[in-house]
Amino acid sequence: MTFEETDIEIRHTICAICNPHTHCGIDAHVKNGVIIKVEGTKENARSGGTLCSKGAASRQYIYNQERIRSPLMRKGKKGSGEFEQISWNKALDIIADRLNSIKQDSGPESVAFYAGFSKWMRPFLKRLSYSFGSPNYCTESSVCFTATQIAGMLNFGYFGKPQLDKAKCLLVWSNNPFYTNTASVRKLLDARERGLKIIEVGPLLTPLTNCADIHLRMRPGTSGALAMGMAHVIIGEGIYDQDFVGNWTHGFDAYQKYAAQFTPEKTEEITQVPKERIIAAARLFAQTKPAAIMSGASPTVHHTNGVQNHRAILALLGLTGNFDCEGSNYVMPPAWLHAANGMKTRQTAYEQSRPLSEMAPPISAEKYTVWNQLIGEAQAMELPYRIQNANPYPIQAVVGFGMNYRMWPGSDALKKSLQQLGFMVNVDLFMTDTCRLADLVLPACTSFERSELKVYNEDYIIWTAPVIAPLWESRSDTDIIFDLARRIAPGDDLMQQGYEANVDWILEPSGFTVAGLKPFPVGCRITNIEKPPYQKYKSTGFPTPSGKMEFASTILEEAGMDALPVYREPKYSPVSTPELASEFPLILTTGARLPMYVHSRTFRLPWTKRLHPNPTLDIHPVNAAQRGIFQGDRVTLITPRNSFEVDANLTEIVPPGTVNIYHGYTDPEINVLFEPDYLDPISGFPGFKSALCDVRKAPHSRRDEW
Ligand SMILES: Nc1nc2c(c(=O)[nH]1)N[C@H]1C(S)=C(S)[C@@H](COP(=O)(O)OP(=O)(O)OC[C@H]3O[C@@H](n4cnc5c(=O)[nH]c(N)nc54)[C@H](O)[C@@H]3O)O[C@H]1N2
Ligand SMILES: Nc1nc2c(c(=O)[nH]1)N[C@H]1C(S)=C(S)[C@@H](COP(=O)(O)OP(=O)(O)OC[C@H]3O[C@@H](n4cnc5c(=O)[nH]c(N)nc54)[C@H](O)[C@@H]3O)O[C@H]1N2
Ligand SMILES: [Mo]
Repeated sequence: MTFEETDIEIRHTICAICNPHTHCGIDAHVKNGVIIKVEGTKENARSGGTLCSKGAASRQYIYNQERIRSPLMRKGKKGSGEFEQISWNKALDIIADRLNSIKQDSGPESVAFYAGFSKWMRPFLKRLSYSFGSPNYCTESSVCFTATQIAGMLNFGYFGKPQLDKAKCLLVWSNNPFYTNTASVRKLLDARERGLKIIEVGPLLTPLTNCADIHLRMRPGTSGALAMGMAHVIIGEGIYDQDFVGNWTHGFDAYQKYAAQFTPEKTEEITQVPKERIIAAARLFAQTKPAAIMSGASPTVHHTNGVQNHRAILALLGLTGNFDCEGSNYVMPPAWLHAANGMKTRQTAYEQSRPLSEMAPPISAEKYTVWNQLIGEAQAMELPYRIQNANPYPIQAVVGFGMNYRMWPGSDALKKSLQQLGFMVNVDLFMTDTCRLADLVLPACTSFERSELKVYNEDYIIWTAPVIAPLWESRSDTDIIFDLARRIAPGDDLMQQGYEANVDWILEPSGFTVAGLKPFPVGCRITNIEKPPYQKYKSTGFPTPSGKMEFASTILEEAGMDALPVYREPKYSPVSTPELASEFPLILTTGARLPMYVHSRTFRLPWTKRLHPNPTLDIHPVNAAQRGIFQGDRVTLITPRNSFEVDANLTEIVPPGTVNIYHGYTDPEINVLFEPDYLDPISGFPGFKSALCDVRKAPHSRRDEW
């Protein structure tokens, strides 16, 4: 049927509910300005017409009753949730007056700009922060991905993605793409059919476990020991790449000596992985060329020993010479946000409107020196402390875009700090508990109501057009940022020119322009990219201080830390704190992803909620039986810091001795279980995936309906 007959127009956009490199193409069926149905865009090079349960529920996200409808100003006490509606102009003027006066009285560094899980507005927000004069631009990446990036930078200077279509062996170290990166699974399964060998590492059973040739089920937090154990076998059996190690690495002798300690027996004792499996995995990985490593953005680094663990994992690539060659981890410079396909842009130059050296040190500069050296943003785990601490300067205002205080370990501590904060703004789609702490709340719109630049690794680019006008008085984050720029960064000429002119500036080296992309709402193939050569180090060396791949990191050594990827137990573990472990004998891992939820986002959608209605704690039947716990029983989950009640789910997905709970719920709020300083000293990343706990049957333990 035609548009004339039905009044229904199909418009193209993307679903931006989950992480950026997975955003699926959407065909929105629009009638009289309302989206009546969504389908996947077949032409989209990434998603090819598929949608998951979250994308399929998009209408419940867009038309949700909890959407914020207009700018709001606090009327009652902080946190009371009493607000009055005000106009956009008034809201922006109030914010600008307050930020400008803080800047005058205390310096621009007293204002922190923060972006939550959404990435699309970040380059613009960062530039706003720098043009205003504050080095305290920080993001959710303070708990996600950056620590793995730091490990890659310390070892190699840069890092690359596994080339799935060319690899013959894939070491999947804690990644569950079936739930977390659905659009990539087809490629993985195709590669598997072609004969790709898969080694999976991780304590949980996942859908990938069924496709893996070997599964190494380690105790949470012991990845570093396991990787050193594999190195022990590879070196001992002489199956490492002697040419690469001899010519292109730094610190091999010390690494070899250190690896000698990790005999299969000792590694089994630490990690609980049977030694035969460690030996088999090490041989398969070292002897199947080319091989690559695919790791999740965060499960290997949500540990108090995370960076060193991840360095030990990545060192296996150097040891076997599988770096930046065909079918291994191939290095591609970043193009836009997290996409890297060889397309050239000026994102980094755009963000650095002012050099950091011209500003005060960021809040985390002193505590996280290596982070400060390598990562161009502040570590947000310092926020709760620096809001309260005036030395050397306090944070007096936070301007958040999608800020969720529940993301922090010891979330109640950040909440308390935010309640004491002088001035807070939060921009969100929904009226969240974090918004309730703010002085001003601004309504953002969804990806369906805005224009954004989307670049995919599959040599594909889209400039989306809004498929409906922003609902109520909501606006796109970038409109808000550029309106603020006019008020608080008037000296930044480029920012005065507005969103599209700024995107054009960023895109300049690519040959694309916004006007040139607009006629192609489904997206375009990028055909003008020159792919960088393999083994770039052979002509330029590695971008590390030694110019080599570093088994022993010169940067860590200078910072007074272990130069080798030394394995230290998690801060709380049966080995490091046996006394504590006698009271809290189970290991707590949190936040393994569920397919229908993305952090706090999709709980409010009836379709996704129905797929997993209640928060549950995964516990092995053996541990449940020891405690007299049955399926569905109410139990108390207790850590040295806090406790709450939740329903038990008896499952062998978790190994005996480990329990798992998802992280996005408001009730129970799981991050109250962690101390705010339960952090990796190198990256500041929280130990979300290896702590100690116990589970006890709650006093009235049977669920009512039973
Ligand atoms: N215990 C435990 N805690 C964890 C984790 C764990 O594994 N265990 N995982 C950590 C990790 S890896 C991550 S990435 C974080 C998640 O980090 P969070 O930032 O907490 O993620 P979300 O809840 O998805 O998003 C925050 C807010 O952004 C809003 N939002 C959505 N879209 C937009 C938009 O377009 N514009 C604006 N302005 N706002 C928008 C949402 O409504 C939501 O309120 O959680 C971390 N916390
Ligand atoms: N549906 C959905 N997709 C998402 C998200 C979401 O919330 N929902 N979040 C997005 C974000 S921000 C992120 S960071 C990614 C995460 O994406 P993934 O890394 O793929 O997902 P996870 O479920 O965190 O991790 C799964 C793997 O980690 C292993 N694991 C669990 N505990 C530990 C541990 O203690 N140590 C080690 N080494 N491994 C462990 C498990 O055995 C499993 O193999 O997902 C992204 N995609
Ligand atoms: Mo994440």
